[in-house]
Amino acid sequence: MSQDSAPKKEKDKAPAQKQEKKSGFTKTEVMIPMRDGVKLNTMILVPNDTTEKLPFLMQRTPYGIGGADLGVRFGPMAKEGYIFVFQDVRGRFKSEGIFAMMSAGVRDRKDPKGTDDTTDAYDTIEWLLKNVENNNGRVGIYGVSYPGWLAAMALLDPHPALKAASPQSSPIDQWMGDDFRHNGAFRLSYGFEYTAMMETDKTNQLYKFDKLDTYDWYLKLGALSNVNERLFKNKMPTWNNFVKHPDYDAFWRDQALVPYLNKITVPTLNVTGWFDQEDFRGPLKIYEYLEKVDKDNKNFLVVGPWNHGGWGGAGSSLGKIDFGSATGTYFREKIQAPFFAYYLKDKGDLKQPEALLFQTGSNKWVSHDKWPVKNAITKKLYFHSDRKLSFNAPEANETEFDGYRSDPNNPVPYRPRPIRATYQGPGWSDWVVQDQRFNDHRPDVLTYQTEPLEEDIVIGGSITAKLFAATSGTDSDWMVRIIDVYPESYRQPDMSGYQLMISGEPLRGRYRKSFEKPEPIVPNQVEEYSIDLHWNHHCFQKGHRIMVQVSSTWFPVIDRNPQKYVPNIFEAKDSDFQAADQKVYHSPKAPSHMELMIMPNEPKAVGSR
Ligand code: PG9
Repeated sequence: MSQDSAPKKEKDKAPAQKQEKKSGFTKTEVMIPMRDGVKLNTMILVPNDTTEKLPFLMQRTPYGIGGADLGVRFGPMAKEGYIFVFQDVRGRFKSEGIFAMMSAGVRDRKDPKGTDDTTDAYDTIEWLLKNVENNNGRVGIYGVSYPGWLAAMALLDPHPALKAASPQSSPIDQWMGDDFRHNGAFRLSYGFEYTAMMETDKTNQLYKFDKLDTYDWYLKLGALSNVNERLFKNKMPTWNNFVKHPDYDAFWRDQALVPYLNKITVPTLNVTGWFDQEDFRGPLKIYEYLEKVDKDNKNFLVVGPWNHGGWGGAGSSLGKIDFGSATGTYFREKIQAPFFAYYLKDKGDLKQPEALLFQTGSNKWVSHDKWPVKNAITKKLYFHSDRKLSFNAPEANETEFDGYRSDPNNPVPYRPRPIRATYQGPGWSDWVVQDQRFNDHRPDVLTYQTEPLEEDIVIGGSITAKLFAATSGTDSDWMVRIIDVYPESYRQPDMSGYQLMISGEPLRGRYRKSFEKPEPIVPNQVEEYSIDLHWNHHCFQKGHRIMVQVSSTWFPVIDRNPQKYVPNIFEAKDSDFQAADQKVYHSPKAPSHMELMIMPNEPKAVGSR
């Protein structure tokens, strides 16, 4: 730490520091004061044998900085020469202050004393520049998921020394489509278990289930109103906010980054994986919003074949899906390290494409100068009788609809049972790519599929489901999954007939017209439901089939809809839940279909590096 930047006020004084020299770095632990006097626990790692002035690379986290240094000491960026900084956010682990989930929103910009994770990042950078010797005056920030969101928050009013950022799998809007809600449907297992983990005390506490199979446990728990009555006893602020704000109101809108992503001054590398089981929508939307104001080409997108944070490992496969190369290693060495070296150390000649995307199915990295691709054509893939899918519209002589009975007491599992707790056992990290055959025989799952494809079909943008459907109830969920079905005689025999989900999303029917103002459904009336399944870049290869599945439950990743309209599902009682008869239409008047943005021809391949 430099001695010459003597702090003037008592609260600005550099607090006591603990130092340790180990594996090439000197580690210092320090409490850094924020503008309101709250001190945040920070670890600083300075390379031992450097003569050049170095930039900072910073990560902020709610998960505890203990052990964070091990990750960087041996990573490719350690060799490059950075001063690494790790910080516990307010109220977590050794940091002072009160933890509020995602800082309970962006601070009130009119309040000069307001703080949030934008000001905390700013104050930390200010302190580092003044107090750590031999820095070159530049800072980079990166992180995955919550730390990714903290990196995105640092961009809202960036410190002038912040010269590069990489928000990776950052949520953007927890109601619309990240960890806690998707189109209004509540992500029960994640929302419950994450709240318990973060708000039981200042450290990470995994919820202690008395059953291995949480499908059973959540079913026994029953209505969401039982959570506070029996378990949380109103002590968990995040759960109480779920209950208090069932609809898309100011609480959620103020937390979403959308209104603030209206300028870009810091080069930003947005990163996520196609099979992200937690925050897939967030990073795509952050890229999309920043792109609207990106006049100087500072905003980039990288999407690999990864689950949540999967680029931290080799990334050669996920579950049973093989990607043909070490995509994670490639990202860390050839994308992430050069990005920061260029902006923080003037090193190299950055050739980062606008969008560098791994095309799943064909297993290759492809670069695009515009995303979604300029010349993608939107095609409609229609549902038909006999559970068929085709690009031709339904005709009058076909049966009008398919039906099923959705019973909230026997919900469709989202992955094969036993479903172990989210962070406590195998299953969560790769459930998205698990073979969907475990469900397609269920009478409450409708399965439609094409004939084997005569040529490759490559998605080059968004996938949207347009369902025409009716329910005998007054509220209903509609879940749509799009699946790549491998040929029956596949070159890798144990993958024959495999059903790989490319994307899947729910829509809570009460929000079909407005996310702010839910409305009951008129029983047995056909309505149109539009469900965004987000961008994709998958190649359905010749000989494969495209499959679409529809159901009304997906448990316990999504809570059960009572199927009877109640003002607030978080306050529903067990007696409110009822079975309902569902109909999915495929008639000329009510032609359910998928809208696919399809590439007319093959993009420029960068090779499977
Ligand atoms: N998906 C996690 C998260 C991010 C932000 C808020 C809540 C949860 C995470 O992995 O950090």
